[in-house]
Formats: sequence, structure tokens, C-alpha cells
Amino acid sequence: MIEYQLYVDGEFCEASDGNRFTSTNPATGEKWATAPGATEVDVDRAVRAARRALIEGDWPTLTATERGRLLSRLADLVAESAHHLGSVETTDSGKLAAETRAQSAYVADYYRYYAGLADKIQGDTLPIDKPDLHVYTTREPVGVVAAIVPWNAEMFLTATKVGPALAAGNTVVIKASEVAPAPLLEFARVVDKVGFPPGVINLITGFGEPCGRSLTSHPLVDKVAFTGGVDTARNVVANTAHNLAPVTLELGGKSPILVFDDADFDGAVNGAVAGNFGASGQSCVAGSRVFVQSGIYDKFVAEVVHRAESICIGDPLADDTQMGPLATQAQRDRCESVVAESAAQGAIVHTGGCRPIGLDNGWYYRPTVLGCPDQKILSTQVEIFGPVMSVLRFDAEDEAVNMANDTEFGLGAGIFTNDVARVHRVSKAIRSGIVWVNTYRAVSPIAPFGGFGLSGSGREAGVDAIHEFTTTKTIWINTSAEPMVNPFTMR
Ligand code: TXE
Repeated sequence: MIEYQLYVDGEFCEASDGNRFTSTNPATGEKWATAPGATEVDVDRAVRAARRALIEGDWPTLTATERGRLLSRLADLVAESAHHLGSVETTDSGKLAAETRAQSAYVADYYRYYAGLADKIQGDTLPIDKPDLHVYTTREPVGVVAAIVPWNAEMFLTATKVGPALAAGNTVVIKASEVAPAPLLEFARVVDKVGFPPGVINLITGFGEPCGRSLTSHPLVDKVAFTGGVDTARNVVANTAHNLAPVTLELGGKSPILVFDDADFDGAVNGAVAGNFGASGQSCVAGSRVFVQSGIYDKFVAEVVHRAESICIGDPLADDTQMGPLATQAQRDRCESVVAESAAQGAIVHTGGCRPIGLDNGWYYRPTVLGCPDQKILSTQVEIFGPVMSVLRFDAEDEAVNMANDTEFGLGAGIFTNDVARVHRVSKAIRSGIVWVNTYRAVSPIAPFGGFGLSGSGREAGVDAIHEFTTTKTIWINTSAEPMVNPFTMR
């Protein structure tokens, strides 16, 4: 059993009350690691360390270029450790090693991108409407950032917050998910080698109560960057009623994939498979409502069923595995209950809808394809966070767009067509933060990421993310040779 520690103020430590919780390997159902459950005292210590690092010591006096150099070194060390970090993430979350290792390597590019941006954050000189005044703005760090991440892509979702936050000169307290705490505590070992001043990056683990609640409501926290579920987001926003910290929310979705008759058929099938069965469907951008035009509907369903049944399910660390388990037993229970209820409402279970034979110890669930007559079916309405694809038929373009937009979410959308005018028309009409055309699930440090509606607010990645972690300061300078006039004699 591996025993991890918190990382606070540049040191590894236990929780103040010595409390630990156990993490389970979803592929085997076995307990494999323990992590400290941070208390309110630990949270307070971490936030105060971040606050000290923000205003005292080396960090606030570093030039932006020097901050960039530290981020660049972090990028190099993450790249060197990518294989190991990916393996730990797989053991803790059940996500495919092929994906976690590649993603950890790509995470280094996120830090590298923000290393480059650090000394390109600049303000403006304003053509002010008054004489003898020189007015300019600077972009200032917001302050202490609380970064809350879920279990489904911890290294990645940490980088999308920590990269821009540090580039802009903030300090951070990162809270890992209680479901899979190990990857970030392993990441702490990498962070420790970089040479950041103590307190610039703090990593803690614990539960929503007390850890998440006391972090997001802490009076010295200036900004909250959250990824997770909608209900938790509501709690987080309520918590920030205490400190009035601005919040960035990256939540879930019920993203549509629209497949038109004229699409490249194989490409569209690949998009639907990637959007639903990649990461066992545990992805915020899962394209879990697939709208297929009538002319190819039957052929499309037959092919996605064939592809779902060909997926090699098993040990996520093994090279030939294509789909691992779900992260928790609760996630599998949710797949089972939503699929059962959807079938009772009239959805056709074309394939899946059950556990795979011979994989009795982990939280495995077969890739599932549901034929849904309409969007009254439960599986078309709720975020399942599992390998469950709901397929719906449409005839006309505006019918597909209306159905696609008939959701409270708005994170991603896929459009498969070879009609260029339709690409622009439908991209404009779909209400979502990201639209992928003839591709799906692509991300980049350079491209903003975020949603409309219940999918969240604010943007991660790209230059946009810098704006989330900076605030404007306006500086007014009297350039007149005369001293400021008496306000009571002003004309
Ligand atoms: O996330 P939670 P969970 C969706 C998905 C999933 C559901 C629940 O549908 O089934 O959310 O997943 C911390 N104050 N997504 O339970 O609970 C918590 O400790 C502050 C979508 O894993 O939202 C964890 O670190 N923090 C999503 C983090 O919030 C609190 C990814 C996320 O936990 C808190 C994951 C509180 N009061 C799940 N309570 C996506 N967008 O990709 C909990 N937390």
C-alpha cells in the first residue's frame, strides 16, 4: 500500500489529525494507496502559505520571464515523468494507460505554452479624455487561486488551471479528487524538484466536506477554478458567497454529434466512437447524443454496434486494451440504472447494457448503444459519465439543430458533413462553447475550452485563460507641471 502525503508550503506532511483515506484500483476493486484527508486546519495552512508566497519572498519579485522559466522547467520534468504519472493515474482512476501516458506528455505542452505566455501579459495605454493625465492599465494576478479538480483527467485539468494561474503571477492551492488522489500527490513530487518558492504550489487531498468547502469559502482565497459536476458547482458558488471570489466553472455536458447523410461515413462513426467510448465515456465532452440523418441511420447504428462489440475491454494498463473500467462502483451503478430506466421508457438496447463476462472484480461496463425515439428518454437528458451512446434519427437540418439545442448544457458539439455552407450555418446555430467539424474530442493548450449554460462559465486554455487569472489595474498619472488643484476651486 503506497502512502501519499500532502504538499504544503514546500514540504510533504500529514493531515493535522493524522487522518487518511484509502484509494481503490477500479480495475481490480483492490485498495492500493492511502492519502491524507485534509482538515480545515490543513486548508488554512495551505491558503496562508499561498498568500505569503504571493506577497512575500521571491515569487512577487520575479520577472515574468523568470516565472516563465520555472514553468518551462516544470514542463520538462512533467514530460520526463509522463510515463510514470500516466501509470499512476491509470491505477487510481481506471483510465486507459495509453491515454493517461499520452495525456501526461501533452500536459507538459500546456505548461510550456503558459511558460511562453508569462511575459506577454500586458496592459494598455489609454487615450484619456482629459488634459495632463497619462493613464495606463496593467494585468495583475488575482491572488490566491483554489483549483478544484475531479478524477477523470486530473493531470490535464490541473494544468489548465495551474499553467495560466502561475504565468500570471498567482499562487495556487490544488485540491485533488477523493476518488483518485494519487496522480496529483505524485505530481507534487515533480513540482518539488522545480524550484518554485515554497507556497507557490500547494497540493491537498480530501473530501468535499470539510476540505473543498473550507478551501472555496476561505477568506484569503481570491479566485476559484473548478471542474466537476453541476451539483457540486452549485455548492462551490454558494461557498464563494463568503469570500466573493470569482469562479470559473468547467462542468459536464450532454453534447450532440450531428451526422448528415453526406458525411464521410467512417469518419462520422469514428467521431461517435471516440466521443462515447473514449475514456469509458467519462469525459465532460462526451458526445452522448448522436443525431443521424434518416438516409444513413440504419447503416450507422449497425456500424457503431459492430464497433462497440469489437472493443477490447480489460486491464487499463495492458497495451491491447481499448476500454478500461469506470472509476467507481457508483459510476457503474449510474450506467446500469439510467440504461434500465431508458429501456423501460422505450429505448432499444442495440448492444451492451450489461457488465462484460469474465471481468468480475473491477467496475467494468460494456459499451452500450441505445436507439432513442425522442429526447423524452432519460439517457438523452442526463450526463451519465459512462460508455452509453444514445442515437436519434432526424430528417431535416433545422430539426437536428433544434434537438441538439434542446438541453440545459452547452459544452461541445460535433458536426459531420461535407457541405461547407452547412458547416458554417450549423456551427453558428449550435449553442455550445466548442464545435468540432468532421473531428471530435480534439483539445490544445492554444484553444479556449469551456461551455454555455449548465456546462459552466469562463474559459480554460488559450490566451482567454490568462484573463480568468488576472485583474485590471488602472494607473492615473498627472503629467502637468502644476500641482493638483484644490478640488473646491475646480472650474
Ligand atoms: O464530481 P464532484 P464527482 C460529473 C459527472 C459525474 C458527476 C459527479 O456527471 O458523475 O459530475 O462526479 C470537490 N466544495 N463530472 O462526484 O463531486 C470534490 O472533492 C468544494 C463532470 O467526482 O463534482 C472533487 O475534488 N469542492 C466533470 C471535485 O469537487 C467540493 C468531471 C469534483 O467532485 C465540494 C467529473 C464542495 N462542497 C465529474 N464537494 C467534468 N466536467 O469533466 C465536492 N467537491
